[in-house]
Amino acid sequence: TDKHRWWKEAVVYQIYPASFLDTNGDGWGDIPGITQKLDYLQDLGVDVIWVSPIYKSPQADMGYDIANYEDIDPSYGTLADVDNLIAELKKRNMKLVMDLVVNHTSEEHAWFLDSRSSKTSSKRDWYIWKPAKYDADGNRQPPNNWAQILGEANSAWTWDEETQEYYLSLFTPEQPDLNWQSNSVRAAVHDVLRFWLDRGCSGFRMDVINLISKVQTFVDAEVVVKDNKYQPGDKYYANGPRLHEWLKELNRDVLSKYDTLTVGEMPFVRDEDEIMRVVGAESSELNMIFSFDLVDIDNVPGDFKFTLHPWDATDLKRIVNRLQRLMLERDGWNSLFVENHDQPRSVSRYTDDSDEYREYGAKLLALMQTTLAGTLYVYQGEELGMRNVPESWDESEYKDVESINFFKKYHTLYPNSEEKQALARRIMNKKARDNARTPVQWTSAPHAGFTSSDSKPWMRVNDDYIAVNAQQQLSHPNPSPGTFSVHAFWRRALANRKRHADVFVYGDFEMLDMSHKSVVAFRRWSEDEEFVTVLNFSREEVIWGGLGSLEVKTWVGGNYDED
Ligand code: TEU
Ligand code: CA
Repeated sequence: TDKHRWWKEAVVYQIYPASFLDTNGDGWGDIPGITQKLDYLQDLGVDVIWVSPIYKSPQADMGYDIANYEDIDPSYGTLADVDNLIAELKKRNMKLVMDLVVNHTSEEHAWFLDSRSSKTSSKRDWYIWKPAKYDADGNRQPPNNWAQILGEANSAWTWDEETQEYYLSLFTPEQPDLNWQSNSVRAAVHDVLRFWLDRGCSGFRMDVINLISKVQTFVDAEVVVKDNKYQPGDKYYANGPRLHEWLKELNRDVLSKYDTLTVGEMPFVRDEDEIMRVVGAESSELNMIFSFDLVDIDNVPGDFKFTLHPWDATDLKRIVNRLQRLMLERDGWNSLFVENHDQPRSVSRYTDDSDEYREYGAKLLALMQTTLAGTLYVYQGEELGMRNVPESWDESEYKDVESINFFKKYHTLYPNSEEKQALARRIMNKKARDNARTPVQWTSAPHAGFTSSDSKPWMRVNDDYIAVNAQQQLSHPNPSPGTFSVHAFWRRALANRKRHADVFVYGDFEMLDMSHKSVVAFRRWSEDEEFVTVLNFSREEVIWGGLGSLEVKTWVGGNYDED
């Protein structure tokens, strides 16, 4: 029927290139490393790879700070390597999705260098410049109280000595926000998309695409986090006044001329009408978005994300049910993910990752993800049940700018409290983005086979690689009769999803039991077939009678309830 689309059925695998596979012994993953693993990915059941940014970049935020959209960072390889990757993908009937980061650039992008060179630069208005404010004591202050997203103790504005104005830098000072109000900026962004589509890329994951339109008054945000000087400003820049106009324009002028997969990252916004405006079948904006509901399940509502909040299966069901029903009832499209490079490992977050339960937990999540409706995204290492870094790791092992800023905040605020420092380490162990960024564990060789034995990985390999690695799971797909390695389970579950795409991708959905504290059970059906998924998110055996006469004994999981 006409609702069938390749990008709905596709299994997308996210590659975080620095940590995927290093082929030249510099300790940093590279494009040839991706090409080398295409057979592995195809065998797993992957159709599309989404590669996190590989463009030229000073790596202030691991490539989410782009200095040249039309060139590759030498640490990853060359444009010729990308052409070769695309050719090798084509041979396997697979596709490439690039990461498009156009809310901001690097401070080293030629556009910004020009913009900051003088107040009269022809590109001055390509970025967002404002004069300082002065407080009652005559001290210089930023134009408003918005907090930096990757460093909540800091302002979202950065002072420029040379031209004596502030520029907006929502993420870090190294990532100035582009001014999308400028027609020339939007035209330049359109050219970037065309450049990659013409080279053979099949679509984009659009980084924080819902932040491009800012409320132009730039007023102070309400004070919600009392002990912080700066405040979350998302109300003034998430899904701002011209977002839909600009997404429609992008679609009309560029995307509609190609056959693409587009997925917009859309933090902060939960409003159903806003979601449908972007992903509704008639909306002509994007195919789908990443909603944050499931990965925000353990944040204190209204606070910054580095907080710990208990949850149980009823919370999870409420979230899953809402998005599944919304897409069905209002004809939108959904994406499914529980991991990416910004989140801790799912087996550690949603289940019990101890040696005893890790494999069960990973398979529980694989079963949930592969039987829900939406385009499925698998993050590198998720198919192996890779887990968070060990609690024993020192803060110097954390490489992410956001983690470094968080530790800094705690050292500044509580220099003499060992208790607070321990809390900071515990929060980072549970939530830091570093958890997902450790090198992929390929083998039991030194550095888990990520790089050659005599080189040093850019980030420490998780200590558990002897037990948790791809080679081990591939060579023992059935550790005992009727059991599966995590990898073999994913492989089977993905094949199953494809075989029954009419049910699992396109079918109807009903959550079966909204109130049980640990069982998540749902029904999926098409005109011809019906399946029921039953998952137990606890360590105890449960007898669940939700299917009438059929009694189901289930098992698995847990979160941080015992901490
Ligand atoms: O992330 C944006 C985003 O809002 C979050 O996922 C963010 O990492 C988190 O809320 C921080 O608390 C995207 C990228 O995925 C991320 O890696 C970049 O750092 C960020 O944009 C800036 O480009
Ligand atoms: Ca390398």
